[in-house]
Amino acid sequence: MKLIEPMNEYAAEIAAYRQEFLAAGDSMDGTGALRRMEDPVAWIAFCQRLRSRETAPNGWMPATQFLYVREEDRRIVGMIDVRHSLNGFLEQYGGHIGYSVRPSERRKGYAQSMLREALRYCWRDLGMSRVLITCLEENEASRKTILVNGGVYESTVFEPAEGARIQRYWIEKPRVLLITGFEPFGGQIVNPSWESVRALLDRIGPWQLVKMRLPVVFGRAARQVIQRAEEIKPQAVLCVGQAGGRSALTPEMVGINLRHGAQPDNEGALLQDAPIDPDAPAAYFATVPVRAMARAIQEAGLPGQVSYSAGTFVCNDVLFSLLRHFDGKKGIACGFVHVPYQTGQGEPSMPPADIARALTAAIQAL
Ligand code: PCA
Repeated sequence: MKLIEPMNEYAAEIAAYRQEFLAAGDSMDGTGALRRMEDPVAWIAFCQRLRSRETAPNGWMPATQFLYVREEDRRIVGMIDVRHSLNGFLEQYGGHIGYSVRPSERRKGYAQSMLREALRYCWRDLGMSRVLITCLEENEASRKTILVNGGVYESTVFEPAEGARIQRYWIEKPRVLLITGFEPFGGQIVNPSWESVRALLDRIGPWQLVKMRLPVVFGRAARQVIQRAEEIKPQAVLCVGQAGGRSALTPEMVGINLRHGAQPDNEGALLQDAPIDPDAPAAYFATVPVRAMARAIQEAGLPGQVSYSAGTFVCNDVLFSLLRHFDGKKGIACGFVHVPYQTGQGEPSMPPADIARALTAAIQAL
């Protein structure tokens, strides 16, 4: 599947697309002036004029028109129209993006993937940071398409010309969160940190999650997460670890410059009161909103509490190393959350689904 801008070789397909809507008596959303223009070649030329403010006709906002084409048979399954900015009508009722899927290609998930691609175009090519998308109150399919793509409901307005109730949704440019969990250690066969991180949705509010599993090894875990963060340049890094014995999820306030294990790490290193970096300060404060995260967990009805010690084992090693590396750099917020045992590991414990729900709440507070 791909989005392409209209070109003359698709003229016959465009005419067929239009015909199918006229026959079905369906509204041809996301096609600009196609309903009124019988000649597809004229419509293609019109779309080209709309591409920039200088050439757009009076009363039209600059916009990019796309055809959503299935490559195997070069069939147009949908159309989507991205307005670069809003005028009074669009600001209220129309929004930045309009789209349609032809009646014979519906219920195949095309609207969702088409919108996802168009949003990428908004973020990457147009440099937009948020878009307004609207749908008729009764259009369940369109609402789902918007929600799956991260839409947040704002309000419902009445459009007098059509006598329609229209829902307004905003979609924010995704921000990348690198989130990690650990492999099992200390004779356990699971680590609830990785189990819960891996169960999280890939998209939470404005955050696009990139997940990673870390080894319980001094130095190596920290190097791996720092290297990945340097590659993908996330806006935040949140590491999650198991703290057997705790009964709440605990966002950590501070990472300290110390390695000490009552037990060896997963490669057998047993470190005793060794500094992580003899030249670095004694400690760094986490740069995520620790207290707001704990509060968000509580407000979700789950146990959350600020912690002032991430211990001295591999979790603290990772937190301290991340904070030292990204100290004040490029707005990358770094933090750590310890989680209790999951059911079956020992007590106190929480069901893994609750741990994931609590992490979701914490992420929403980032
Ligand atoms: N917890 C350990 C290391 C890995 C994990 O999940 C810790 O608290 O340091």
